[in-house]
Amino acid sequence: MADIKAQPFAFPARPDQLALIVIDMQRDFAEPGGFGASLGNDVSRITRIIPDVKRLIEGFREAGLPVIHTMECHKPDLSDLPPAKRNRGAPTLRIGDDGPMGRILIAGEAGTAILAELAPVEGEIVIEKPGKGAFYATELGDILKARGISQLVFAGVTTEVCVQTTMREANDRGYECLLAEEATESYFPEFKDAAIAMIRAQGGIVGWTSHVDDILEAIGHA
Ligand code: C5J
Repeated sequence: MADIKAQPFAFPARPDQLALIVIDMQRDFAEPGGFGASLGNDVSRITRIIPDVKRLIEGFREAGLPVIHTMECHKPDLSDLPPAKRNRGAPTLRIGDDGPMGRILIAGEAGTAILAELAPVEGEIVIEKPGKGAFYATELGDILKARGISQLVFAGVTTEVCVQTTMREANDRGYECLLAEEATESYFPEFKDAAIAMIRAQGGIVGWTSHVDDILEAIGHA
């Protein structure tokens, strides 16, 4: 596989160690009536990236490379939801409350599901995570280790919250991380721009950033 054109410099891709992680492309963040909307956000910003996330997922599938999905969600009894998390956010509709798509961010509820266009196919790993980072209180680290994966391409939402948190967790654990710019989004354009800038600043202090077309071109030759 060719190196992937990226910033701050080319990403040295190794196809036998590379996986795509799609963070939290859930109805709760992308549709009216969900968690994101309950916080007063314009969720249409999230749905706009669906075609680019889909292209990336399909490219990885076609290249025979692993696709891992994450979902931010909590147990129905809320035993994995610290009061410090539940008690912030919208005063009227909090995590665990009944919303138009079921209980907000609770495993198994309709609103918690991954968007139909981006749904995992059989055999793909889905990590249910109670935190913003996908390594905290999940089996993700063990799964990656068992498969010999050391390089992660990131897509999903939101750029500065769950995507960036997971990239920082991964970076500290020794993974080489690349963020696909058109395949991630924030409710706040300025936060997306700032997150991208801080990830690749200082010689790639958290990782690399790249464009979906450049990633697809490189993995097409895997
Ligand atoms: C947030 C996420 N923004 N998936 N979650 O609360 O980024």
